[in-house]
Amino acid sequence: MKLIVLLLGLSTIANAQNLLKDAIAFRLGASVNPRLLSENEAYNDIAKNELTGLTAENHMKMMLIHPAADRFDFVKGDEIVAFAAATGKRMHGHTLVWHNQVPQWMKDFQGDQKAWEDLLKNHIQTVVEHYKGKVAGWDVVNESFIDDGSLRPSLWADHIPDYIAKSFQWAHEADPKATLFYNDYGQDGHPKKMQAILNLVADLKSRQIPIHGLGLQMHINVDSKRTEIENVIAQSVQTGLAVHFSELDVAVNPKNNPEFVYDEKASAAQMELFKLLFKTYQSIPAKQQYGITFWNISDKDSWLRGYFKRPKEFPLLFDDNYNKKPAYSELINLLNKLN
Ligand code: 9MR
Repeated sequence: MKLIVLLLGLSTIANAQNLLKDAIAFRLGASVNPRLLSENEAYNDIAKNELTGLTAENHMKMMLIHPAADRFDFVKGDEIVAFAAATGKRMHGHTLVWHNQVPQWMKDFQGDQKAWEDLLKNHIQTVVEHYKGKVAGWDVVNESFIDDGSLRPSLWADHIPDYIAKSFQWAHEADPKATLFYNDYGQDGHPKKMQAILNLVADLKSRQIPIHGLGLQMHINVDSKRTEIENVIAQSVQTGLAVHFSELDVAVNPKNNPEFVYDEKASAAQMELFKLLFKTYQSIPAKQQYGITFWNISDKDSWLRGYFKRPKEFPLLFDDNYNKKPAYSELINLLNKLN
């Protein structure tokens, strides 16, 4: 009897060590595409078994969720939310205000400042209320600063003074329990952009505007500088806000070399960066660990291939056949050593 209990215990430990999500105490997420979730069994299995959090890669963005002034389309977002609920995952919302993927009717909109504010407030509050209690946190504002630290010119910056603060306020009114993030990329290597984000946090806090987290997208590559990455994580942690690695991928072929071969050397360089990120994330205070989210599931599904027409790119933890890559078990080994 004792032996059986012991064996059962050991097998539980062995199973626990098989899955990356079980080697960490924070959420492990990925962005997903509803078509792949319903059509691709391997994709669906990984989403179901390997993850504890989900983000919609595209379907909660303005262009898809608010296709006409008087019409919201929640169908695909709802599908992902239903999958998350059925499989016990936390849902993260992406994104309420962005300069990209804006529907044509918004680009064509004419009106004074009040009319623009009504438009944006209505957008934010309708979406947040629809998902109230189902989406735990929101990327309220996405990518508002450019590399030199200045405010990115956009529809929102052009028409609504102080639009970032107003957006956080409106989102908070619609769901006071949601964790509200400012999300951006490329903080490493762009200290002025990072400083602009820190200034934004200080400014919002001083005005009691509800901001609860910083999303570091972490679209990095094998040439990214370790110290710069460590610095921006440390600076983000110092704000006291929750920190989310919100769109992680590590590109191995950033220069888009058509002859690129994903050999052991490239895979090892990539693995080092994955390890650095997980190790550093593991060391931040638990209450600030919102989680690590990969930007989609397998290499084949990555935006980097389509967006940059870069077929030889392999930025994630699962290969084209949905098998775990060597970095997956390396990460588990590293994390088990740290635990
Ligand atoms: O992965 C998304 C891709 O499918 C879209 O075509 C693209 C449109 O710009 O947006 C991608 O996701 C972006 C995310 O929403 C915000 N940060 C950068 C991501 C990669 O471009």
